[in-house]
Formats: sequence, C-alpha cells, structure tokens
Amino acid sequence: MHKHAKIYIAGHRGLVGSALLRKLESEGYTNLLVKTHKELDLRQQDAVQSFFQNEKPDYVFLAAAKVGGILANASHGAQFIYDNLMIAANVIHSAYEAGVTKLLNLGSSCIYPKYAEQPIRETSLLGGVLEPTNQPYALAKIAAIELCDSYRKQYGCDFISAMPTNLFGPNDNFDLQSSHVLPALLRKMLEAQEKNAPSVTLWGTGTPKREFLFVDDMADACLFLMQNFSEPGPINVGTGKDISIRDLAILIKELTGYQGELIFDSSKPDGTPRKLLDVSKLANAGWQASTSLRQGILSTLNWYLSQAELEHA
Ligand code: GFB
Repeated sequence: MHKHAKIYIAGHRGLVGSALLRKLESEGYTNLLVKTHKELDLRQQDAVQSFFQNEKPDYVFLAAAKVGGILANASHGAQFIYDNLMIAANVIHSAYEAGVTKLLNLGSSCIYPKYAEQPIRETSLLGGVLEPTNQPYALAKIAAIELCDSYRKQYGCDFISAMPTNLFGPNDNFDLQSSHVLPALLRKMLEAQEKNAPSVTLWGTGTPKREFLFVDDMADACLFLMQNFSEPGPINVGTGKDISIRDLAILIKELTGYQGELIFDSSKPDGTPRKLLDVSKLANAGWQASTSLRQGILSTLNWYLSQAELEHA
C-alpha cells in the first residue's frame, strides 16, 4: 500500500475507524477518503454503489458497523442484524464492482460458538451454537466473512477478515445503556467518585472472562494485515490474555481511585462465559499487541476526562 494510494475508511468516526485514521495519518498516508453517516448511509445500496464508482478507492478498511454492549445487542437484535448485513453486502459488492485492490473486513470474536474450546482458534467458526445475546450481530458478521471468501473464490478479490477481541479506547461509546463493559465501568466509577456514592453496581456475576485490546493496537494490526496477509477465513486479533469482569472492575477501581464497594446485579446477563482468542496465526505472521491493559485503560481514562473538560469549557 503506497503512501498516495486512495484509502477509504468506512466508519471513521467509530472506535476502530477513528484509530485507523489516526494511524494512517501518522504513517504518512496522504489520500484518505472518509464520509460521515449523514453524507453516505452505507445501508443504501444505490448510494454505496455510486460512491464507489465515483471515488474508485484502491484500499478499503470496513470498520463501519452497528455495535454495542451486551444489553444493546440483546434488546435491539433487528437493528444489529439488518444494519450489519446491509453495510457488509453493499460495501463488499461495490468494492468488487469498483475493482478495489484490497479490502479488510472487521468482525468480532462473538462470531465463534458460545462454548468454543479456549483459546478460540479460527477453525472453531461454525462449530457450535452462538451466544444468544449477540446472535443477530454474530450472524451478520459471519455472513460478511463468507462474502469476502466467496468474492475471493469466484472473482479473485483480495478481501480479508480480521476478528478483534473486545476493544476499547478513545472515541468509545460511554452511554451506560448501550456501551461495552470497559467504558461503562470507567464512567460508573468516575461518576460514583464525584458523587461520593458508597457503591457501584455492575451487571451479571462478575465471573465471565474477557480479553481486551487497546484500539491503537487494533489499528496497527489492521495496517499490518493490509500489508502482509492475504488468506480466506477469519484471522484473530487480540492479546492472548484475559481477565474476569470482577478483576477488571478492581483494576478500574484502582486506576480511577474510587473507594466504594462493587455490587453485582445477577439479574443482568453474563453472556459468553469466556472469550479468549488464540492469536498464534497472527503472531506467526509477525504481529503482536504492545499496550498493556493498565496502560490502555489509563490512556482511555485521560481521553475521557479531557473530553469531559472540553464539554464543560
Ligand atoms: O462488554 P459487554 O457488554 O459485552 O459485557 P460482551 C461483558 C461482560 O461485562 C458481561 C459485564 O458479562 C456483562 O454482564 N458487565 C458488568 C457489564 N457490568 C457491565 C456494565 O455496566 N455494562 C456492560 N456493557 N457490561 C458483546 C457482544 O458481548 O461484545 C457484541 O454483545 C460484541 O456482539 C462485543 O461481540 C465485543 O463481551 O458480553
């Protein structure tokens, strides 16, 4: 990918897309193409086709998606499957028609079976039932992998699919109803600290384990894959380490300085018991994560506090 190639980042305002934009700019890529949701609704087939025909990008990072935490997924399944299927089908088909050189499709570790052997290898795909809280989202993401693989097989397109573990970082969603656990815990503890609240309530039992990857590492992995990887099927992106939700909460408590108690509301869902990716395929290709969980949380915390300051300025 040369520095003047035309690179379209779909979803550049989201968590991954914005990190990709920062990464590509800092690496000296000069011809970056972005569109806001208002300018281009990726669910609209005609609009997406015209955009690709007019712009003819050389490379595409498909980071646009309808995403959310466990409760958003469990309660808005229709939006999660429809939006993600439409975005994937429109972008991947239009990229093929416009002769895109290479496309990186982003998925999620929730594509794997709920009880997949841990750490989860790429070969576990379609080997068992999915976690019900995110089945609509997972099925759309599985369909996107199949689109890439089918277009590769039938038309020779160089389309690849990266499956990140749970991501976090600047520009994450901090809305307590729809966010993922890490930004939710940061916000809950900061607010509790401000109000001197005696306790913070977390969802579920605290026993599920998750693997967290800082989004700047994810952007680095995406660029690496675009430059070095060309195979069908998913490739996992993670740290290879996981942590229980309880221990994550204890770490966030320490980093925010919150002194109160942690209460677990077991009427809320736990979701998949464990989701640790086997990252040996990516490690063998030559990439590994470099930001520790502690460092990543501190960067996210600083970003969140600076945003809050801006809002109050
Ligand atoms: O991050 P999260 O929403 O998504 O939840 P998943 C992870 C775990 O944290 C669950 C617990 O066991 C939650 O019950 N948790 C504790 C909380 N307190 C909270 C809280 O205040 N907010 C949230 N959100 N969780 C999503 C999928 O699953 O992960 C998506 O629904 C996607 O499809 C994404 O794959 C990466 O890891 O359970």
